[in-house]
Amino acid sequence: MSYKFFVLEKDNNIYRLIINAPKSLNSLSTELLNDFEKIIDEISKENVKVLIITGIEKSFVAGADIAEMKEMNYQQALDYAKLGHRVFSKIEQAPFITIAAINGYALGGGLELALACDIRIASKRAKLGQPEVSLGIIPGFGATQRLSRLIGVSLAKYVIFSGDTLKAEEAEKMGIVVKVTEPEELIDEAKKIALNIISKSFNAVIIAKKAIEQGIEMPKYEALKTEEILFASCFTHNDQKNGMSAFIERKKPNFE
Ligand code: DAK
Repeated sequence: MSYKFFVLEKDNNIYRLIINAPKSLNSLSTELLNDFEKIIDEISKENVKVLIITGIEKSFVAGADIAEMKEMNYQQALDYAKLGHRVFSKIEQAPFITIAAINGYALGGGLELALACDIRIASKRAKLGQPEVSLGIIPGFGATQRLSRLIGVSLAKYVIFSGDTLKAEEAEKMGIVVKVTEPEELIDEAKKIALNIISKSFNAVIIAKKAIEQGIEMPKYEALKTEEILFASCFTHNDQKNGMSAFIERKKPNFE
């Protein structure tokens, strides 16, 4: 299937989704977000294990679409925020691992998209930030919640209140991205991370994702109870027997 704003490349169970709306530096119009949701819905039914999300040229995503937002009233802004939240929550809860390979500008909604992914890496050319307060608004696609959970309230307040643009290395120091690469090595690095993940028990990786995502929303001792149940559930899957037998027999595990 072909999409107006996206190119989807499939390499066995590692997919790469390239956001391709160059006229507005990949800004997140309603039309683009609707397409994004359809793609996530479709590929969630396929045998994808890792989805790498990246942009084009100098932009990952330059934010929500300012031209579209400019004339919005309260109700339209609410609907727009709900659409963004729905799409990004689907990405966050996807039954596969998502890697944001941030090639350039990741501003406003662009950084919020990356925050909804499981792992973020960035090119040395990337520029990240939440500039919404310069436009008279606050982040509306999740940053007030996801950024503060990721890097702590103090740093998140600094990033959001200042509206400053961060270099990739600064974002790495704050813990927003886990790795910074040369621009031409970004996708290879993302694939390397993806290959490493899929060499492990995918059942275990997805259960770990579930434990982290569900647990972060709960009080600690409730979350630890959830971990107990999810941990025990690993013992109902062949990967646990395979992984542990392989360790004892000093062989390579043969995961399902
Ligand atoms: N929206 C719409 N168009 C954009 C855009 C954006 N976010 N970013 C860039 N463009 C368009 C430019 O208008 C220009 O279009 P033309 O003039 O060629 O028609 C084209 O892309 C190229 O941009 P520039 O000429 O500006 O390119 P430069 O290399 O000079 O600068 C830049 C690149 C990324 C530094 C600059 O374009 C820029 O500052 N862009 C805006 C970045 C930004 O402020 N992003 C945050 C957007 S606010 C909410 C929901 C969501 C949100 C908030 C609330 N609710 C519903 C409550 C989220 C908000 C945001 O994300």
